[in-house]
Amino acid sequence: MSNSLTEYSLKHARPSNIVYGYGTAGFRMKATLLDSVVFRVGLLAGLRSRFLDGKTIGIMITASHNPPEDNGVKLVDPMGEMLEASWESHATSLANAETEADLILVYEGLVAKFSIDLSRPARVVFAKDSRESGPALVAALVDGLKAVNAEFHDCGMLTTPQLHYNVRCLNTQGTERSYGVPTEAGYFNKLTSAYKTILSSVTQPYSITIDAANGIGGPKVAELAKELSNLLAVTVVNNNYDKPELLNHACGADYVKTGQKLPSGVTPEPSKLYASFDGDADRIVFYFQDETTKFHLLDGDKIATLAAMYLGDLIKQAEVDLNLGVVQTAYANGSSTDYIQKNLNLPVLCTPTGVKHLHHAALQFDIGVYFEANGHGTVLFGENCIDALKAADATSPGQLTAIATLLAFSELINQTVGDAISDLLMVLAILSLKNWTCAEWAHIYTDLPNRLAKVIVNDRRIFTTTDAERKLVTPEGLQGKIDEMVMKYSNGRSFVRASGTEDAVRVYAECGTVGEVDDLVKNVVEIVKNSS
Ligand code: 16G
Ligand code: MG
Repeated sequence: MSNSLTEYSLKHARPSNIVYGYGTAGFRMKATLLDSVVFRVGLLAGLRSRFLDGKTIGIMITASHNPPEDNGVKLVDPMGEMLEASWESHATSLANAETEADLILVYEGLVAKFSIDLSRPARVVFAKDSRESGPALVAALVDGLKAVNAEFHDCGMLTTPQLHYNVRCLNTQGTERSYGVPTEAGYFNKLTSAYKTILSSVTQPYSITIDAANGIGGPKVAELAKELSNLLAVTVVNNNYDKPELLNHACGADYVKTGQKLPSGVTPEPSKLYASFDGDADRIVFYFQDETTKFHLLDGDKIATLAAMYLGDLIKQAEVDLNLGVVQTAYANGSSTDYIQKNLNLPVLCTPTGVKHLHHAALQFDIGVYFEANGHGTVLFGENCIDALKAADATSPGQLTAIATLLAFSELINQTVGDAISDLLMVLAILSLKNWTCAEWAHIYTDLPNRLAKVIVNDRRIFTTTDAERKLVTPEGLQGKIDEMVMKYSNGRSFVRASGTEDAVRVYAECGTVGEVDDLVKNVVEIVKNSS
């Protein structure tokens, strides 16, 4: 075993002077630096699968909204969730082992630590997004999987959520909680069937234009939409996924959300709904331009509010005792949190940034709606909730429809991770059922003016936080200065945290007015600059 590991590893030497870290969403950096990392992720996936009795582990090669020259890799656990946090450090240790001998020491250390029986089968599936560097990294990954005798299946080019879906399907096949057929056709079929069930009484197709960020979500959503042509009129723009140099270039969810502006390639018709995916289609934001050409962003907070409002109503109509809650991060607009708590009377939890934190917190509700403002998110239906809905005795047609609709939403909405395609269908289903225009959706509440700024500092690691990132612990005294500044503004709020994906510190601010927020963010940026 070790011999073959050494031989394979020699083909994938680790560059010196680089320190790798399994961050918020796996390893992510310039693709040219990732060959050894991806090879070693293959080793870890083999260990993880053997540790979990041969359950199938997923690997996704993507760098999401990053520029075309970047790439990344992340692991998916058996139920389609992100790799368990305690294993992230093992990924980091393997990636950073200097020599082949060091690598074998770390590898064998993990075998011993977890008492892993290497004679057991290991099973892995993987996919990549549309980046140019994808195929070469897949080759490195395959070497890693061969080096540890793992069985593997290459799913080709998929969106990140499709891969998560496949993993869950493979691990639940033939069980009572089978998630679906582990193929692309199975994925499309699950979503389109649920959509048709939910919209069985709707006759008008909903029209939307999607900016696919020139990524892999474009061809996938176009394919799915063919099945739904009676209910959905989809136009896909920025759909050059076969020109990887255009990926995320002046388009995509991150571009639209960060700049609060239209992507290139979109010439908006007044009051028509648009959406942008990110490069691997696990994130979505919506927007429109009104008759006065004013741009309105419908971000993750607006999606969460719409979903919570609609599902809350359905629960009441279903007359089943289910609790519903919303999970957000500190980036959620204060108006959305207020609205959900005060108008919808629902509990809101706040977690640190990163899908895995929100996902974990949402599991504590029967129905947990979680979204980051940037458009990552989904709605989780707990097993108890599904069982209660299936067992409910409906006494009226209204109740029966509400129960069937809730069950269909649980099929439509990806239960493994936020999914741009599935979230798109969820939103369009709700808007269709409510017969709402995008303006009606936008006006549920009005966002407080907000700004996000980036500060480059010497060492971002000195910025540590508590209270779900809303308060700095260190540098000492800095939070006090920020609090003093915030007090000067109406409805002011600001927080500072180190980015998990970039070498920078982020400053968020919101206030009652645009003038004030520009001022507040500028002042907090100054405070941060002066502290480091
Ligand atoms: C990653 C996270 C995202 C988070 C973002 C924050 C996943 C799949 N993605 O993209 O949830 O919002 O990082 O980036 O977890 P930042 O730490 O640079 O602000
Ligand atoms: Mg993404």
